[in-house]
Amino acid sequence: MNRKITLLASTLAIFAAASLAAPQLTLAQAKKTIALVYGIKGDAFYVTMEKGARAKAEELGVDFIADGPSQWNPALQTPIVDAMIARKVDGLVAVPNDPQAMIAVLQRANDAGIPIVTTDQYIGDGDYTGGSVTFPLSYIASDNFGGGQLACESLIEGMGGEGMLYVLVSTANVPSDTARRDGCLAAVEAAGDGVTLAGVDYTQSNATIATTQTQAALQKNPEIAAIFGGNLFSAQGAAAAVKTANLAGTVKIASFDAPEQAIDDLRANVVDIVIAQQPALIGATAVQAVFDALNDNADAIVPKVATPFVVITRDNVDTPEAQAAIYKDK
Ligand code: T6T
Repeated sequence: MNRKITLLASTLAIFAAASLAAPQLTLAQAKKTIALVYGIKGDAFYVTMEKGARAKAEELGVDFIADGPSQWNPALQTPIVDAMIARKVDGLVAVPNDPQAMIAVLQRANDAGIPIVTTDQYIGDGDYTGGSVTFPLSYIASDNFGGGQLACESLIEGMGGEGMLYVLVSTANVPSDTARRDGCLAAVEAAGDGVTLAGVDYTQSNATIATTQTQAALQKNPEIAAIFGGNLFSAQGAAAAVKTANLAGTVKIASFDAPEQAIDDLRANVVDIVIAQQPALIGATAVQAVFDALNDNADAIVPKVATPFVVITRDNVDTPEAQAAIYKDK
């Protein structure tokens, strides 16, 4: 073979090897994508969860996308999860809108080989190691029962251990809020006969509905001394009704969730205690778990994680810890 032909042959060989190797290299190095399907659009709790999840994804060097329904409704959330499956995301963090109705679509994601972690809510009975649904890898959320109990213990103390309490939570089948309701009712029960319950209303996570319900409850039971607003919009609506009725300071309010509005209401003596969840931490912990699953590090994944609260009152609202716990709305 003359020199020219030898050169050409070896160039072709290198080119062929490179073009064979190139796709493999791209595949091996392709950035993974982790998706978050959150509970509902425009809720500062989920805006903050998304921020924490995105920051963790950036730190870990994975792509991140997020989407969620405009209303709390499994029929609207299901196609969003299906779209993530069709898009072939590598891992999924989901806030299921219903513990039963969201099982089928998440099962489809799991069948497509997508590791799943649920945050804030669970599917089945929430026991992913021995319960009715076990394919999600982890359930990461606040200790909602404990938070509801703590909020209502604090309200009862503020009422001097007696009087009537009114409870608002989002819906009757959302695990987070039913646990908060039950925690609050346990505190009422433990307080003895001096504390009575005006009732429990379900606000559908809608502040306007919560305001109307609170106005009706205050009219029916003018002796209501305290209100447990069991999620962001429930507390926001209750605070608006109490302000309009000129009862700020007379009727005590506990806000589960810490948007800016709750902090303004705390400073204005309308709200007395704010239970801040840590949605950014919840989102970040979930992305880490999905990343671990994608990197053969399943041993690092804990099936159930309860994240702590920051309890904000007028005494500590200006501390760095309390300020850092306030939710972001964009
Ligand atoms: O309280 C949060 C969340 O934990 C709950 O599951 C639904 O409502 C919020 O998103 C606040 O609006």
